[in-house]
Amino acid sequence: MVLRERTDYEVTREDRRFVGAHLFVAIVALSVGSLFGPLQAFEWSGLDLYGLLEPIGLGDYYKGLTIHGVLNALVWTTFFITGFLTIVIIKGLGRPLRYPKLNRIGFWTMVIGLVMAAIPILMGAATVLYTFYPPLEASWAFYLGLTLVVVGSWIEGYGFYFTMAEWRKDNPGTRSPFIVLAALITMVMWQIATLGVAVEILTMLLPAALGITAGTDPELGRTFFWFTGHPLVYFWLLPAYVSWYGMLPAQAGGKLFSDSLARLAFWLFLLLSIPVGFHHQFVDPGIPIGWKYVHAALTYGVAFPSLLTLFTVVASLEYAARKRGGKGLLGWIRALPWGNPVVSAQLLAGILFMFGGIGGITNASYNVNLVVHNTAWIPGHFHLTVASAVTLSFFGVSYWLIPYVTGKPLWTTRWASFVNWTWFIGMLIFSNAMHVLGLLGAPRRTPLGEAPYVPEEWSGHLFRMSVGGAILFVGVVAFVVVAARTAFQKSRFAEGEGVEFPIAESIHDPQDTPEWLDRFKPWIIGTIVLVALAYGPQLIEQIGNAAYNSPLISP
Ligand code: HAS
Ligand code: CU
Repeated sequence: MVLRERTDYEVTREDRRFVGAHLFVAIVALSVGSLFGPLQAFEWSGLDLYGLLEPIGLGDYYKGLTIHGVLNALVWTTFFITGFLTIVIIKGLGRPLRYPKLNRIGFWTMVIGLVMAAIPILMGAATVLYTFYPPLEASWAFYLGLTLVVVGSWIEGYGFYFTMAEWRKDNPGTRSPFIVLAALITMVMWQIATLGVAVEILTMLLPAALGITAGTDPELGRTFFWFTGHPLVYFWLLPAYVSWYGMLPAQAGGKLFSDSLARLAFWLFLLLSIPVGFHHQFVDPGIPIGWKYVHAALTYGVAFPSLLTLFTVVASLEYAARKRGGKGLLGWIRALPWGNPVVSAQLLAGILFMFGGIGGITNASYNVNLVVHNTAWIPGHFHLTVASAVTLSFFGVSYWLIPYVTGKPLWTTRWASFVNWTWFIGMLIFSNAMHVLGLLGAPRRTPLGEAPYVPEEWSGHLFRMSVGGAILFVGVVAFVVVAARTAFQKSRFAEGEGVEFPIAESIHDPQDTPEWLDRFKPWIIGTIVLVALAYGPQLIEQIGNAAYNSPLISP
């Protein structure tokens, strides 16, 4: 009795289509959003191509940056994640969704929200970047659209909970399958985390945009935003971890090293993802230093489950490689199935994330943050995390998931490998240049091509950055081609062929995992208590002092 995940359950055609619809929206968003990446990179090295987009009204640096951030960081991720987690729940539990209609309502709510937010962005009525800090003003439709995307994702989450509850009833005393537990923890964390931005939009931004209130309180708005904004990055990361822990070991030919450690890491993410938001506000006035230190310390805490992940995932990979005949202290790495693009995408994503993680820990120190805050270092950091650890892993997942939901073979292994290596090399160049530029003082979110103060010293790095950006662009175009040609080709898998749903067995029987690692209640209570302690006093004070008198300003 080791494998409790029911891989034998046949997913219905409708469910495959439903998951496929998520992937479709995600990849369309990624395609459009990625057009604007290289435009920014080129602008920094003095090649301004925005003029080319002027005739269709997209020739503005900040509009482009908003589209890039919203589509790539928010839409590509959220749609991919909800689709991926849906199939994880269905296959992990080996049963259909309890209320498939509910999940469909969630999906369509997200789609309607996306359209509502996209229209004002394209019209230039929401040029507020992906953080939409007040007092920058966006059209009410933008705020309402984002709210609907979040609400839709909640509804899909409720659909998961109902499905799990039914499984629990049928399987008393059995440990829940790891990938399902991990997917549910991700959703629960997300639902608590998004309360911040929900309050920000509903009590502050929407009323001000509709003219009901005279203005907003920018400081309080930022505090609400980062209550959600930091855990948002773990909402992106954790589904990649679902794959790294729960699938990659099998894809590499081995097993998960420790089921208990894997669960512990996810619980720690639930506990620690939220009460760290002030590490984005170290330079904000109005938040006492003591509270910034508390959040800095907790940020070191939330790095810990990633260090656990580094240990457990690499141990699982080593186990797989040695089984394949790998030898030596590090020589085993060569024995991993690098030729399989599903695997190499995740390995390369993990390698890039080691650098991204080091940068994150650097950001988190209160004093060093003063050097890097608001510089190019920060986009350097998040391209190694959300655009590498997460996005490149999602590419790897797509290489089996698109064939899985469409019944069509991957087009082709070689092209997919090309995507992975292009992304890896492009990102090394791009992110390194950004980190160096940041240390030299180059500001983020600035059209440097037009800035009069750019010193000669930056120019080599600006150029390197645009070379990296160009390589990344080739990579993402190749990815979209691979995805589209796979999904829309005529040929299908022959009878008896197809993709197996990858679920890694654990070396130890999951039933031996202690029960406290399989129970939601204590962890949710702990999370609420910790969030209340770390945010409560400041929220009370800031809300008490709030003055909604800063009028919104349309840029
Ligand atoms: Fe961050 C800013 C701190 C992780 C994203 N971060 C950002 C922003 C974004 C972002 C988008 O404390 C900018 C927001 C904005 O627009 O202003 N971040 C951290 C810390 C971590 C961290 C401590 N960030 C992430 C992740 C993100 C992300 C993950 C997206 C997905 N970040 C900050 C701070 C700021 C910040 C400050 C504010 C800066 C400022 O001044 O504005 C940690 O979670 C990192 C821990 C990670 C590790 C790495 C472990 C390595 C692993 C690799 C395993 C290897 C494998 C491969 C599988 C310790 C797990 C093996 C391969 C073989 C071949 C064997
Ligand atoms: Cu953060």
